[in-house]
Amino acid sequence: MKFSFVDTCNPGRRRILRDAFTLALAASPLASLARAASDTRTTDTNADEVTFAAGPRPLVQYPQKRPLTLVTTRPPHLETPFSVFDQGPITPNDAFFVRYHLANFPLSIDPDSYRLTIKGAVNTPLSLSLAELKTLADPVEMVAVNQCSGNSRGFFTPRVFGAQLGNGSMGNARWVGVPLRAVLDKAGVKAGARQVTFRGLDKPVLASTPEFIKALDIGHAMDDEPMIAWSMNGTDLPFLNGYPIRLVVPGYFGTYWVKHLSEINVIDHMDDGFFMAKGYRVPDNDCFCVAPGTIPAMTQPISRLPVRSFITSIKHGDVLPRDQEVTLKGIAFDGGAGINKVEVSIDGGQRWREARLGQDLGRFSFREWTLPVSFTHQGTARLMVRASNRAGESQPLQADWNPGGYRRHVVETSHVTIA
Ligand SMILES: Nc1nc2c(c(=O)[nH]1)N[C@H]1C(S)=C(S)[C@@H](COP(=O)(O)O)O[C@H]1N2
Ligand SMILES: [Mo]
Repeated sequence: MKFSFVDTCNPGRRRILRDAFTLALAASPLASLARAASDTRTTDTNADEVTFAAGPRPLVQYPQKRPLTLVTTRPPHLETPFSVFDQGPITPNDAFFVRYHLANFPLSIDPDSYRLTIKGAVNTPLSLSLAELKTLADPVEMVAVNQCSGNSRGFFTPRVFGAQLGNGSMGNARWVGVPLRAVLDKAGVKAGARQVTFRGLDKPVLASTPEFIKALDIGHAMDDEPMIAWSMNGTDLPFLNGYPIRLVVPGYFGTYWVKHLSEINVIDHMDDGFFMAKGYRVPDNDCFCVAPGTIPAMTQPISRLPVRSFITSIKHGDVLPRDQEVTLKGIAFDGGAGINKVEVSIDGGQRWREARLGQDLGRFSFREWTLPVSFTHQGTARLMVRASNRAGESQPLQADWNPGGYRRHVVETSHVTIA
């Protein structure tokens, strides 16, 4: 059985190409013509979507996906429309965001001939078929949040380089796979190993572009948390989310969750490739931050997710009734200590009330929360949400800053009108 992104999904592919074409035309005098011709293309006019300086972002349809918010076309970078996060703590596969770095990503994968290579500082290099991988150890199951380091980057002030992302480059799914440790144990890690590197099937278009390789310290790689997953929410991984296997690193930013995982290399030194040594680094201090506009003296690879929380049931600009109960609802998550408290303010941060936490799906999962409130005054109101975790960490009221626009975790504020 082959899975081909092109063959099975021709209409979607055509639509991608058409959208790419439309985008290329957007700045030209032909733009209005292109827009008129593009009948089925939907423009994201939901007020819950952020509009950055470049204007509203279109929704585009890719294979196996519902319409998602376009960030870039080649390679595809698509965000989950924010309203999805109000529909339950698990992000459906067809709504899950997509991010690639390299334009030469696979379009067709044959699971029968797929091999995962384990090499480097091991006693027995391996080349595992998917069937061998799946029977290597008892499968483990975990609900965990995959969040891009640059999620919400578009809100950084001063503005930073990189894709101007809204809040939709995150998702929560139930993953099934084998612990990474099982594979490393089978190969037998040699003494002196320091890191393990991971590579997928996607490749750079130009020889000068660095390959997408990520590394974990050997202790982390062997600690039973990272897993090699083949199932997402009870079914195969969607192609664009890493079919047939991806690394899942619970509590760590998405950059480590290598898709179409094809090669694991145990090394006796620290990986010095671009995506560890240059990209995805944060200031090397307690807040991982620097004064806005300045450059950190020392950096370190980005790692765990900070505490975050969102109100999902309302959006900026909503009009809410006065003297009537409204149940606010949202999500909170962190890097694995587990959320233990969510507080909400409806008066711009003067008074806070504790929300009721929803079902606990595990310490790496989104945790839903609800709080019934009622507004007594007409006019504008600022709604804020702040979560804390079992390690005593919470969220700052002032956004901190770093040059990469990574790990935004400020208390978010929604402006609404009470009528
Ligand atoms: N092979 C491969 N894996 C990758 C990437 C990539 O470019 N290539 N990007 C990483 C980054 S930065 C993120 S945020 C996540 C996104 O996962 P998703 O596309 O399944 O949402 O994939 C990670 N794994
Ligand atoms: Mo990312």
